Amino acid sequence: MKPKLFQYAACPFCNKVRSILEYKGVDFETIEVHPLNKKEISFSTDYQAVPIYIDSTGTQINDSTPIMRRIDEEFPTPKVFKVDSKEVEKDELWLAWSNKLVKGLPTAIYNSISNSLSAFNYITKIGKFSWFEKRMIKYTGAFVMTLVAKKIRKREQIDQPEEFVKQMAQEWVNGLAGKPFMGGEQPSASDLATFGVIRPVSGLRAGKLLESNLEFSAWMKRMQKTLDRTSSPASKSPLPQSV
Ligand SMILES: N[C@@H](CCC(=O)N[C@@H](CS)C(=O)NCC(=O)O)C(=O)O
Repeated sequence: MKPKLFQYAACPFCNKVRSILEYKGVDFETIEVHPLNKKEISFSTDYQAVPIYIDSTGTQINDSTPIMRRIDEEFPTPKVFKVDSKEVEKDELWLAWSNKLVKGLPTAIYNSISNSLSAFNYITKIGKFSWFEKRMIKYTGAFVMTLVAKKIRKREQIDQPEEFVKQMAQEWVNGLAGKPFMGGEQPSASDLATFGVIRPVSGLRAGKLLESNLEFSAWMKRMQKTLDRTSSPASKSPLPQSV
């Protein structure tokens, strides 16, 4: 059975899963979920978030990191979760780092009404919305997320969102220490997770800030080139870049 990924196109967690599937060249089916009625995932009564992954045996797995681990078992070549204990520790650290990035990114994406409107323009363009929902969500979403971003800034103690993003880019570059990938010569789970969470924001101001770090941008390009080469032609679906 062809594996299925239930997703929102602009969801960072869903893009983590897409990255590993593309890296392993898996032929999978993507099902875009309607974010308001979620009828596509009505079969999942206990878990109502995305991503949801149905593997090739028909088993449902929830939550992006456990899904990545399952995919690494299901399609073991090339292996992306490290096995050597020293390498495991390092990759887990950078996987946790990518979660910190996901938590902080909204503070830079929605740090002004105009940036929030650009973000929602993009989200509604690539998501599954009716004409009316697109307009309604763009304006109410932008307003609500600007307020939410302020709350996240307080909770995560991020005084200057744009500085936070630039600092994160530099931390990643320091972690690479001149190697092509965090995994060394080949991408590891933390490369795929980090690339995945950034991919949907790459056309937005937050993404541009990350890529203003030239070494970070070079790593992004290496990742993109790798996935262009490895992904199954049947499962390719490039994200619209312009906003
Ligand atoms: N820990 C989860 C988080 C997933 C998550 O928060 N997904 C969001 C979309 S980005 C979601 O589905 N939220 C519930 C909703 O839209 O109602 C993971 O890593 O997969």
